[in-house]
Amino acid sequence: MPSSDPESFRTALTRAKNVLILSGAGLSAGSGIATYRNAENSLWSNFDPKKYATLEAFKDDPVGLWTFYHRRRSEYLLAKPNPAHYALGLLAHPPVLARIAPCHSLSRPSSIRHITQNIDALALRVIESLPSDANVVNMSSSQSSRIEEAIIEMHGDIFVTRCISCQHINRSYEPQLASTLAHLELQSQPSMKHDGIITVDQLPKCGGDAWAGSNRYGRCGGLLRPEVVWFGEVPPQSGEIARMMSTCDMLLVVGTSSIVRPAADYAAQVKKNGGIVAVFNLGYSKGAEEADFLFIGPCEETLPEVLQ
Ligand code: BV8
Ligand code: ZN
Repeated sequence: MPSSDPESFRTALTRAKNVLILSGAGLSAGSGIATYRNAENSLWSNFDPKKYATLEAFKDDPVGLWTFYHRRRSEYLLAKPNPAHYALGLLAHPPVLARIAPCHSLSRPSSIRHITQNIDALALRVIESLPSDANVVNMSSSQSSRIEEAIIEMHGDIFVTRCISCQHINRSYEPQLASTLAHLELQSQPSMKHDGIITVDQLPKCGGDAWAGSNRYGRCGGLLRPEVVWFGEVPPQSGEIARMMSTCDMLLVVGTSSIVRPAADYAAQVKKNGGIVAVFNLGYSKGAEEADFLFIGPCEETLPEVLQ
């Protein structure tokens, strides 16, 4: 039976040597972003992922896919990190925590890495939005690049595009990636439906409207795709993550239904290696009953509580 005692959780956390965080859509639910399953407004209960999140779907209907992703991208751009993002953001960057709360029992020198399945970039953006008195704003560039390293977006990032011709990768928080998408007003239910006035050659292009790059690869004019991992595609860092999981002695599993593989297999792998698993979820997600710790409730409340 998993424990829900915050004190024993904190003791286990400070004793652990290789702590990893694995998060899913429940981490961003508190920021108003719909989860993928089991909720009224969840994405995949309204849209078949095989039609909306596969390379075949993109090849069949690039305009429909860009309509679907552009609307989600616009919604995510307006979202703000919630207390769970801050709690994990501070935990994953002990140097930051050590500067903010030197006496904090968790501010150890080693860094903790956060692997998120989310594509909303909120885990990354949390550091940019930390209150300035948190004395992190003037972090050196090497510190902020270390922050980027500490977060692995294993299913990609909706603000990153890849050119399907020259493979150029670019991150942009520009509201519009192509002026032709500007009229796609935000809808409560993102859809692929489009009024047929956009043609493929008006979709985001390599070196197009919002492209800010300057090297020669970024100007071939090829069609861009969202740099997210679709079903049937191999998450690019899955090899590195599997290696990290093999030495992980404590895994925090936050806001995921643990259905999508390979992420769904990580907790059992850590348990099998004798590591500790702590689940933060609204209910008993898959595998939660085998966890060492289970904190039931919205993670935007439970995480700040146990990590205080
Ligand atoms: C792979 C990005 C091989 C795009 C996503 C048959 C055919 C083909 C493939 C397969 C197959 N059978 C199985 C597979 C593999 C497949 C898979 O697992 N399918 C599932 C559906 C069975 N996986 C893949 O295809 C992956 N690739 O396997 O390659 C490989 C891999 C490794 C090594 C070698 C070879 C690629 C999967 C990535 C797909 N991309 N999205 C987009 O977003 O548009 S999937 C999507 O699911 C998101 O990425 C999401 O992150 C992910 C997981 O969902 P969750 O984050 O868990 O969200 P969910 O809504 O499900 O759950 C939310 C949870 O939060 C709930 O438990 C809820 O209770 C809780 N919650 C809610 N609110 C709160 C909360 N908890 C706390 N606080 C709250 N406030
Ligand atoms: Zn290109």
